[in-house]
Parts: sequence; structure tokens; C-alpha cells
Amino acid sequence: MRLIWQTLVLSVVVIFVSSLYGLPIALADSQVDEIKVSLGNSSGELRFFPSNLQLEAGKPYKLLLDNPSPNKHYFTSKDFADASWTRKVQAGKVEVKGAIHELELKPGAEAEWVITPMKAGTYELHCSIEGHAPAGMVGEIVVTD
Ligand SMILES: [Cu+2]
Repeated sequence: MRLIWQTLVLSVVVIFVSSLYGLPIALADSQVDEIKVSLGNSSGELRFFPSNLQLEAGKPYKLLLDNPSPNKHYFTSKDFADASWTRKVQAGKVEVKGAIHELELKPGAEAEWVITPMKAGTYELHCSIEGHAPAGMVGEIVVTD
């Protein structure tokens, strides 16, 4: 009986403290996994780093894209984008909402893509600048249930 009371009191305290500090919101935010993907590198290699992404369906992710290379690149994965829910894309002070299929990153650019994949599958990723995909700027996004 005493243990039940202690548990109950503790629960109430936890709920109180949580609401006080907005903990549920903070927790929800920290549950978004961040995945960094670089489009090319400083020596101009035509690759994605990493070129294989492993995601879980129904889980939100923040894709942190950057372009450390001297060339313009694209992050293009139409089928993946179609099978996902984009909450937003943020680049600098601009936030874009709605359907996104492709992001263009100029040299030195960074963008955040907050996305929840909705359907398991293996989706191809490529850079759509002419010659880049054949040179190796391709990748795979694997979404599992
Ligand atoms: Cu490219």
C-alpha cells in the first residue's frame, strides 16, 4: 500500500514538473533523429557522404544537408519524397512547406529537411546535374517498417 502511494505521488510530481517545463514538447523534439548528408566534398568528389541512408517508416527525421564542394549539387529522390511527409524545409531564414522532390544546394549552402518516411522501400537518390550521377553521385535511401 505504501509503495502504491509513493508511486502515485511520484507520478503526480513527474506530471507536474513535466507540464511546468514543457518536457513533453522537449522530448518530442529530441526524438527527431538528425542525419547529416554532404553533397560532394571539398576536393570536388562527385559523391554523397554517406550514400546510403537507413530510415524507419513513421519516424520523423531531420536531414541536415550541406554542400562543402565547389560545385552546385542536387539532392533528388522523387519516389522517396512521394512516399514521405515533408513537414518543412528550412534554408537560412526561409522555410518551405508542401511537396518537395528535389533540393538544389549551391556551394557552401545548407538546408534542413524535416521529413517522415511513410512507406517502406528502397529509393534511389541522385544528383540531377548532368554527368554527376554517371560519375557516382548516386545513393540509396532504405526505409524499413
Ligand atoms: Cu552533383
